[in-house]
Amino acid sequence: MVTKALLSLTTLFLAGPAFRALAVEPPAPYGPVPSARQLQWQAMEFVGFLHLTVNTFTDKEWGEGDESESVFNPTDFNADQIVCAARDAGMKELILTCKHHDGFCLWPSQFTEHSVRKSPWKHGKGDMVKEISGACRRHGLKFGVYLSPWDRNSAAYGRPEYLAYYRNQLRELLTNYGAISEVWFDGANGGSGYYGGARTTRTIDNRTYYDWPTTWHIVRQLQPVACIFGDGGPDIRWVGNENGIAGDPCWATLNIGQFGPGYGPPGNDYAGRLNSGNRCGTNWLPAECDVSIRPGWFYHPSEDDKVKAPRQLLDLYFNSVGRGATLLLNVPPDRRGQINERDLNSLHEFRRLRDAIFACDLTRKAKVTASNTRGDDPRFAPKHVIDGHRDTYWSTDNSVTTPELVLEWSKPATFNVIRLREYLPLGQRIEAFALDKWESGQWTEFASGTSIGNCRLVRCPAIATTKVRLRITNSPVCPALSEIGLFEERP
Ligand code: FUL
Repeated sequence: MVTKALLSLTTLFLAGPAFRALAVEPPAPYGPVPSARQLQWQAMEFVGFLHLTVNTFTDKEWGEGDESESVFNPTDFNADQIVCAARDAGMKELILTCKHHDGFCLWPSQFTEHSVRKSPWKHGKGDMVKEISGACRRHGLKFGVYLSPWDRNSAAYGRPEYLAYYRNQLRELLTNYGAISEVWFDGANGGSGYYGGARTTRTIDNRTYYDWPTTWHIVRQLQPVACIFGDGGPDIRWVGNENGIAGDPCWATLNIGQFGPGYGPPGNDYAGRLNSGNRCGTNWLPAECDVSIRPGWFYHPSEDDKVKAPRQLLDLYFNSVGRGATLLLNVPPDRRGQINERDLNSLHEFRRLRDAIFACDLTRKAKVTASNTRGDDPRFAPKHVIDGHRDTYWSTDNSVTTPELVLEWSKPATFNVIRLREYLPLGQRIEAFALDKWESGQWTEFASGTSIGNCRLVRCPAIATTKVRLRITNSPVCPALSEIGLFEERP
């Protein structure tokens, strides 16, 4: 017996590190964590919006609902041109306004006459939802749908019957066009309109009229992987403005209690809270920053010279993606039914600028060490922050919440952009960090920040150094950092 016990002890001793490696558990998740669909959605980071309807031809932003179907007639519609422009810009998904506030349907809905079927486009045989979703599939983009709750064409709008109509249309979109990755429920609602000829003003109680949980249930049943966007979720939250700018900080969590759909009374800083989220909020609800490449959401020839410049787009990228949110950039097709050359040029250069910055990550040549590694286990070693994989991470023992990580080069590295990412399945853990450079034999702080989450981009004046130190300065639990990258942005 004794010999046997001794033997197994010896085996344990010999297997020392391996045994210890097995013994240490990954850190426990902290607070709310993302669902699988949210994780997939957050990984996309940069997605696109397509605003196209009768407005494109009437030069309006909000159609009244009385537009004749005959105005809708793109002269040279080309889904591949549109989708390839998005793909080449680096967008991973495209969301199409299948029906905007004017009620005109870009697909031949069975439930209304007010659609492409009555238009001259393709002699009424066209289906834009089919064309764009098909092109997205061909070119490797995900496809999302926007179906405006507010419908200024429908006679039933404002009455309970409208909900049945709205949900029938949603079912068509979620059944006939393959996989849908995002369903966008706009918060803009109610007011004057054509309403089947009544030409009245119809106000609805935005908090109760739509009975959103029932509609969300349809999405869950028909497209379980799709993320639902709404002002306050349930999967993706609005960022509180349409300028493409997330708060700093921008936490992925939000106290959802105060944010049921339609709850936006002025005076309670609704937009401000959506913009920054709540540290330790009750729900995982990442922010999406919707913004148009032009002043309007729809194409207007008069805005051809007002397309955002590539460097403006780059700043938006830093202020959205770089604060942990997703950038949803609108590129409105023109009257041909294509992305206009001006927008194409800007998108192209925006992509080139990003590639020039992020193509070369200086950490790949660095030696990385940390003040602590969880259980001394290679699974949680600091090397994982420079392996280019989001699903590996560096973590520390539970008792170590403010560790340090050092990157070191044999020759000075020059950079002015830093990228940090947390390992999201374990929640948003880090509350504050600082970055130091090695200069004249000592550490000097050159940047600090708060929320990291999916991605934090820090811009700083150019630094040339042989050592960089990341300090986690505030965290309620041990951190789980999946990436650190150092890049150079040239003028
Ligand atoms: C807003 C709408 O009123 C705009 O027309 C646009 O669709 C934008 C994305 O959402 O609420």
